[in-house]
Amino acid sequence: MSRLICVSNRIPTGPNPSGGLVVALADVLDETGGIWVGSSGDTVINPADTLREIEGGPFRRLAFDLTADEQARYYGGYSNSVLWPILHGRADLMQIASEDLAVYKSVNRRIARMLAALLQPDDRLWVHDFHLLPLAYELRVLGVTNRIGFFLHTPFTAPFEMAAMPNGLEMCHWLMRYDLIGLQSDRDVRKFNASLAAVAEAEVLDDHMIRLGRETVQVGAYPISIDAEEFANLAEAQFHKLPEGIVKSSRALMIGVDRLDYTKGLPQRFRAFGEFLERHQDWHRKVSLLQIAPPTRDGLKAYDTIREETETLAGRINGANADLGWAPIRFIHRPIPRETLAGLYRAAHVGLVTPLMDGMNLVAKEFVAAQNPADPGVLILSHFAGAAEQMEDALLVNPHDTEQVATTILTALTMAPGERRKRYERLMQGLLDRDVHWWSRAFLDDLSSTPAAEDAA
Ligand code: ADQ
Repeated sequence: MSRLICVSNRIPTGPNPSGGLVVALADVLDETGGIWVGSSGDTVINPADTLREIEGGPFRRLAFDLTADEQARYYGGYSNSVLWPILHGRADLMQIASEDLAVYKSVNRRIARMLAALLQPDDRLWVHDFHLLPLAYELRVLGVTNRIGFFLHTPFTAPFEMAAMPNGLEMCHWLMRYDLIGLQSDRDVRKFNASLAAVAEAEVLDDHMIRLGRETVQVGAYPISIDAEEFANLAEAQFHKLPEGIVKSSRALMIGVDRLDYTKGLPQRFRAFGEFLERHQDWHRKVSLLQIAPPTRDGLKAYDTIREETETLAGRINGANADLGWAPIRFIHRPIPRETLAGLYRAAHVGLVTPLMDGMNLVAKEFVAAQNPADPGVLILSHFAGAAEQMEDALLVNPHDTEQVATTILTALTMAPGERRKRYERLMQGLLDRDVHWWSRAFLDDLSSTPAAEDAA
């Protein structure tokens, strides 16, 4: 089997790297003698023009470093202050700066040079996420004809939004140099086709093939997932290790787990919970919301704002409702170990996953996988998470509609055990049928069967 070369912004670190993507790709990397390439996370004054081996680990890893300026402009600037907001429908939060775009392109060009030097003719490349959109374009310029696939972990932009980008047309041309583009959901595939047709006048040959000039690219929905069986076992084992106060509490526990990001809908969620408490005084002291949300992308203005907004709201709701023995919201601002998280999901009666826009949302899948099959909790899920396309047995909500979410919280808290089990069983079966191993196999099989590039630019 040909080698798999996986490229992502950050390389999985530590001797035992974990996380969904690593679990999905470790075996195929190991079996094919493949390599994972990504940034080390270190900033240096003069980055080398060659990749550096990271010793140990279950597969070969090669890292590159960035300068502090590149980190600020390629990562903080164009990636997180233009692409991330626009891909999530928040053109209003874009911070356009031509120098950031120039550095984004130059970092991708350098990664392409380093990669080209190590490629063998039949290697397959799998590029991950919005930090690396131009990578295939830059590789083709260097004459690389290998099969190159790309997976976007975020949603795709709608045509109208793409027009607000500083370089929407250029982005279309970058994407056309891949052989296969994987998106999270069918609605993203529809948006992809419509955006490329509107902005670049690309021709949609069928739902899964698009042509622009001499280039054609295959596109499909490959909903990412988790290893549901492994996560279920982990949750069962970890539940018993939780503090007694959580396991034996007679109070209903609702849980939210998110990076502290404006796409995750935390203010809307808190407002809905506040409204629920206002309407249902009989639930006071009988329910609490545990919200775990570690800050990410510190130093970017939009992230400072969302932190302030959520803290103020949580404080206000607690101030209005708490008494000596009860605070309705517990807000934890740090990452929680994966094992503890698994146990907490199982202890929770309701999972609140209400992003305003999300590529997939793995928390929704983890919450379901962690449940006790005999007495499962209920998932409340936003229509705007990619996961909603597969998880129709969750209680689907519009996160903007405070009243609807408040009403749904009551429905979840009072749902009969038979109904909870029925919904859980269907959701869990879906997760077992299409887990993260299915995801990586489906993408790589399709990549291998795309026609090989005949000539490079
Ligand atoms: P994220 O935006 O990070 O990922 P999500 O898929 O929900 O969103 O979470 C990724 C992982 O982070 C989950 O495994 C979760 O357990 C973990 N996590 C979240 N909060 C945590 C916390 N407080 N402590 C510890 N762990 C925490 C992006 C896209 C998503 C897409 C994924 C995968 O934005 O839409 O589902 O990539 O493609």
